[in-house]
Amino acid sequence: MTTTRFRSTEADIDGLYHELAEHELQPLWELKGLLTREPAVAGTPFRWRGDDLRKLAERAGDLVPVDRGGDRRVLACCNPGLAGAPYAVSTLWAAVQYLRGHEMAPAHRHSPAALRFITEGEGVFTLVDGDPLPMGKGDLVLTPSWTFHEHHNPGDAPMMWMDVLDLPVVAALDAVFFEEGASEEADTATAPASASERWFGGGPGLVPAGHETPPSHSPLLAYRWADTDRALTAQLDVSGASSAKLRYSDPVRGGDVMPTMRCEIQRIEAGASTAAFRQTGGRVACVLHGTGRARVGERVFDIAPGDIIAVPSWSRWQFLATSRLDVFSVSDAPVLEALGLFRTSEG
Ligand code: GTQ
Ligand code: FE2
Repeated sequence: MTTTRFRSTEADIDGLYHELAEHELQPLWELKGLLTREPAVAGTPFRWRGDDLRKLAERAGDLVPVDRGGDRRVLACCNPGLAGAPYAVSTLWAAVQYLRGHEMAPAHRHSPAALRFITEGEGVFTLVDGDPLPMGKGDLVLTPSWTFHEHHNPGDAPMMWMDVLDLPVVAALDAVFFEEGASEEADTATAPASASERWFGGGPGLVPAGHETPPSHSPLLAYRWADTDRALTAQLDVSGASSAKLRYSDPVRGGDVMPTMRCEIQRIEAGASTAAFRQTGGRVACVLHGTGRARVGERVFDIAPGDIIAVPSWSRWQFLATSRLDVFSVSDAPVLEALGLFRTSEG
């Protein structure tokens, strides 16, 4: 079939393209790599060693005061595949924060949500909208979107922990807001237990009747290691399996702890391994106890306590335990689920 419609010359086409550019337009037929068969993921599998993180954070603690840059002494994990962006995977910020004895990180709030997971030490407490949350090894502490938070270290010993924020997602949506707050004089040796835990962490399956809950995040702001450890032990006991996995949940609604981040913890017995698994969306994992190997995509990392591991979207990941492993991880699964984009595959 012949047509007269497409008898264009090179000059005609060049002219069109030139004018398109002048009008801030691009022809789709010349664009590559937009609709890929599978996710085209920029981040790469990566592992930051806990030993390195601790040494470098200590050095920053000796050299840099806490007030310089964003009120926090924080080292951001920068995935080498992300062209210098300070993100562990394209959708998650992960960092270590270091607070020396008697230091205070002043109050502020921001629309990105944050959480902290503690792999060693204790003594710091964070005030979340004024509610004091002590931080200790194995605890998960939440700072939901737009809640004021400040960190206090009333003791002599320094403390370090991992921060994870949904900052890249909020930034991609052009919805980042930040504001400073008025810090409280809270440099006391012992903080009282949080109101959040007394209301919503009273006991398994028990929540207060008729008490108001925040609309979009868990009313329970701290998940304690003693409870997590007990639940992992019980699950291994009842299942007879060699690994156990828990999801941290909103005790009232049963959903994820915050609208953008899913928190999970796995225990893998010595000599055992988890099945290879992948999902859409990024994940950041952190080793609490034990040693072994993490296979992520084409990479294999030896892992030890304090290590932070980046699992980019759609990368297969798997743990092999040399000694019993406890691994905490955060993913942006709730975002993908809410948008109908969550996919998983096993094996
Ligand atoms: O502790 O408030 O890692 O605002 C990044 C931004 C920690 C915090 C980070 C923050 C914080
Ligand atoms: Fe913050």
